[in-house]
Amino acid sequence: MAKAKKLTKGQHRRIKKNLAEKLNKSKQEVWQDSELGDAEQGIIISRFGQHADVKSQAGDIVRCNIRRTVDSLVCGDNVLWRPGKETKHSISGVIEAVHERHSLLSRPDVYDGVKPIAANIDQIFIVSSVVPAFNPDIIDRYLVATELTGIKPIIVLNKIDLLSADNQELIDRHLSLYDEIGYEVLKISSKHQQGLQAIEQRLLNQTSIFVGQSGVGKSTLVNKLMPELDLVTNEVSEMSGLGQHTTTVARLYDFPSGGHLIDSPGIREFGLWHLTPDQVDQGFIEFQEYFGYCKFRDCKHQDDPGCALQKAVEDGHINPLRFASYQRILASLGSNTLTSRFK
Ligand SMILES: Nc1nc2c(ncn2[C@@H]2O[C@H](COP(=O)(O)OP(=O)(O)OP(=O)(O)O)[C@@H](O)[C@H]2O)c(=O)[nH]1
Ligand SMILES: [Mg+2]
Ligand SMILES: [Zn+2]
Repeated sequence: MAKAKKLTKGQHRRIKKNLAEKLNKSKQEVWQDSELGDAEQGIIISRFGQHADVKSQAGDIVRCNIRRTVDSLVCGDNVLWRPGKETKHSISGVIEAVHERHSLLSRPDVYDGVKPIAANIDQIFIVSSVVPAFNPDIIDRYLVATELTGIKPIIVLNKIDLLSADNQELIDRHLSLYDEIGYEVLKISSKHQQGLQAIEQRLLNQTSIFVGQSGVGKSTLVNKLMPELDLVTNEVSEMSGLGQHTTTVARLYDFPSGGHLIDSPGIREFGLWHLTPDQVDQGFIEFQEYFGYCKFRDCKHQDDPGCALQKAVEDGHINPLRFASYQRILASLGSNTLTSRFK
């Protein structure tokens, strides 16, 4: 084995000096009470690591440091913050505290555990599209998340201009199924400005978020609704048929006629490993009347004899597509080795 190289005295000195400089710099960035103005209310526009952009009551966007005592902060949070009397290293204030949230959308992340995405949301537009391929599994997973958080879901199919004989039947079958269960489904084409009025009406005076796979057209839709924003969008890759993860951070915008709209980064998949089977059960609203009627109390709703859910599928009360999706989610709970981290 190679012997660790001994550092020279000069190298030691330089390392010490660099460290001291770093410490000094971080000390400088700690704001003294006298350097800050009075506390005021604000809303988080975007969070970037140790910083966040706050919208002040006067309507300015101010980049702030976050006090160590603030342990969770996301787009949509209502905060108390204090403006700095001057700007230091492009930071102009400090976020002191976060108000209680009335809702929180989160998802598990392989590296960070369960990660909050946005707070105080009233409704989630689950955006799907024709290209990248329509993915009902992701819609079902978002529906579970919305049922558990109490946030209203609205399912959007974008890019209806790309519907063809090949894809229309499968997509229609799924969308009419959501409609039958009682979810609102909107079919639009951002490109041809079709169906956008229905979206506009629902955005009014609400805090809404656009979620879904990368490339379904979330930012394009925001641009059509608020052309002055001119957000960056990107082609779906011809090679993979997938989006290119163009939007990288969730960001809140004021909707001109009232309300807030959050554009969020596209996802590849929506993991639900952090949930218990009972929580997944709650996410399938049309199954509720059958739970509790299986022959065995510990019924896994698979090949178990006397399963009330299986019977409901056979009798045509539960759609087999949704039942298959439910079983895939249940199976995925046990298969993730990181599950224990989220308990
Ligand atoms: N044909 C068609 N293309 C659309 C429509 N809406 C969006 N697109 C295209 O879809 C591609 C992806 O759009 P984006 O708005 O970047 O998608 P996104 O959902 O924001 O993607 P991420 O930021 O990666 O999550 C772009 O090339 C858009 O021009 C539509 O209604 N019809
Ligand atoms: Mg985007
Ligand atoms: Zn059962």
